[in-house]
Amino acid sequence: MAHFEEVSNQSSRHPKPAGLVLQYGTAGFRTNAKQLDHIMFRMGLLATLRSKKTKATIGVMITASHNPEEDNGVKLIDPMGEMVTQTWEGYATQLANAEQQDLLTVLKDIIDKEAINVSQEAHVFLGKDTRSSSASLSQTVLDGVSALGGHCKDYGLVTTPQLHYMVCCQNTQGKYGDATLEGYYSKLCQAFIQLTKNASNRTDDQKHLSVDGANGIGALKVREMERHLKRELKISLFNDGTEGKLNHQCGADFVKVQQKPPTGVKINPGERCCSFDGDADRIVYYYTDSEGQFHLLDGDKIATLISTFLKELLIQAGLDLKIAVVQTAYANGSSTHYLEDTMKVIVRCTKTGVKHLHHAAQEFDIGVYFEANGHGTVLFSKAAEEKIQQLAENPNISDGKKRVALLLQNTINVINQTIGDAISDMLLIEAILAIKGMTVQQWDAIYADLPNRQLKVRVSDRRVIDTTDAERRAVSPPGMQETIDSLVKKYRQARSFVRPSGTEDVVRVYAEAETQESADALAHEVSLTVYRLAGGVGDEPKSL
Ligand code: G16
Repeated sequence: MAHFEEVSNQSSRHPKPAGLVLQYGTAGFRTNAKQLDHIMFRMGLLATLRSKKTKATIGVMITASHNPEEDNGVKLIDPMGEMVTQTWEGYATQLANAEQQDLLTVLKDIIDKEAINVSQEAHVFLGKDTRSSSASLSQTVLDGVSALGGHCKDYGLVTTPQLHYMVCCQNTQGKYGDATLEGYYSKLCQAFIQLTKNASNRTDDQKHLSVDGANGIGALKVREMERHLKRELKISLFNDGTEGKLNHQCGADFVKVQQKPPTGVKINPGERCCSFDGDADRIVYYYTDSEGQFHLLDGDKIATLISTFLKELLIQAGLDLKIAVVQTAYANGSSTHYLEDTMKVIVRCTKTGVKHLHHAAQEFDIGVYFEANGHGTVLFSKAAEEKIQQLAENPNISDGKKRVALLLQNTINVINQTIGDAISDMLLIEAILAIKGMTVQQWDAIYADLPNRQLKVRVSDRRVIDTTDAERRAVSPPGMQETIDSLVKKYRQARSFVRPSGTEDVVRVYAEAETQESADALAHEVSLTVYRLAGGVGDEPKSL
C-alpha cells in the first residue's frame, strides 16, 4: 500500500529512541518534550486510523497541562469530544512502544483488529498549548496524519477544552455549536449574559474577578474572550505569560496542592480570585480574609455550588430528574458528607482521570463531576435536555416556571459538556454567585473542609503499587495497606491512600484528619511507608 511506504519513509524522520517505553496515562502521554517526537508522529497515525474507523473527526491536543514547561504530552479526543476509549489507549501504548522496525506490523495489527478500511477519508483537528516545544511537536503530528492520507485542521494555540468542543461541534454537524473560536466564545458568553440578567443590581465589585492564567494558554484565551462579555464580568488577568514561567509557583495545581496563593497575583482581602492550570481544563477559586488567612474553594466546593444550584432549579421547575455528583478518592470527606447527608444527592466515587468521572456521570439525568483539583463539568442526558426544552416551550406554564426553564437552558449553554473547562466553569460559577447573590465567603461557608495534605514520593518503579476500590486501597506491595490502616487509626476523622500518578513519575499520597497537624503527620508517615515498601529513591521523606 502506498500509505505504508509513506509511513515507513516518514517514520524514519521521527525515530523512536531504542528501548524507551511510555504509557498512555491518566491524560495521554506525558514526559520530557525531548522524548516525544516519535510519539507525536505515531499519534498522528493513530488519530487518522481512529477517524477512519469512526468515520468522524478526531482531536489531537499537544499539552502537558499542569506539568512543568520542559515536559509535553498528547491526548486523543474521540468524536463526541470525550477522551479516547480504553481499547484505543491500549493501541496508543502499543504503537508508541513499537521499535522502529516493528512499527508497520503493529499498525497493520490495529487495522486488522478493528477492521479498518484504510481508504476511508480521515479528518483530524489539532491544537497545542503555549509550551516552546509544542510548535515542532505539532508539525510532527501533521506528518503522521498525512502519511496515512488524512486531512488535518490545525487550530494552533487553543485550550484543551476548546479543542474538545471543536471536535464535538464538527461531529454533531454544528448542533453543539460552531467549530470556531468565535463560535465558542459567543455561545458561552451569550449564555452567561442571559444568566446574569437574573441577578439584580450587581456592583462593579461583584462583577470583578482576578484570574491567574498560570502563564499558559488560558490567559491568552481569556483575553480573546473578554470583549464578548460586554463588561458583565470584569477580569483582572495575572500570570498572563508575558513574564513568568508556565505553571511555576502559580496555576490551579500549585494553589490546590500547596494550599497557598500563587505568586504574581495581587490579592485584596475578601476578593474572589481563581487559578487556571496550564491548558485551562482546571479551575480553583480562593480568597484571603482580613487576617490574611488563605481560603481555597476547590473542585469539591465547585461541585457543591453547582449541584445545589441545579437541584434548586429542578425543584422550582417541578422537573423530576436524577442528579448525581461524581468524585474521586481525593474528594474531601466533608464534601461527600455534605452532599450525601445534607443535600441528599447521589454521590459516586471513581478512579482519578476525567475519563472515569465522565463515564460515571453519563449514567444520570444530570451528572456533576469534579475532581478535587478543579477538573470537571456537568453532563445533561438527552432526555433531560428535551424535558427542559419542552418546559421552556410550554405556553401553559407560569412566568416563574418559564424563567426557571430558561435559566436551565442557559446553564446548559454556558457549560462545555465535552470535558472540564476552566473558562466555562468560571462563567458558570460567576453566574451562579450572581444569581444567588452569594459572596465567595458565603459559598465557602457551605461546609468546612477537613484539613488535608498531598505529598509526592519518588520510587524506582511506581508500577509496583496497585490499587483497588477506586484507588482507595492498595493491593500491592504486600503489607502497604495494612500499615496505612494502622497509621490512619492513630488519628481522628482520618483517611489516607496512595496511588501511582499517571502524569508524573511519582507516587501520590493523600491524607486528611481532624487537624492540620494530624493530616501532615499522617501524610508524612504514609510517605515513609511508601518510601520503605515501594522502593523509594533519594532521601527519605522529611516531616513537614
Ligand atoms: C490530568 C487528568 C486529571 C488528573 C490529573 C492528575 O490533569 O486529566 O484527571 O486528576 O492529571 O493525574 P495523576 O494524579 O494521575 O497524575 P491535567 O490537568 O494535568 O491534564
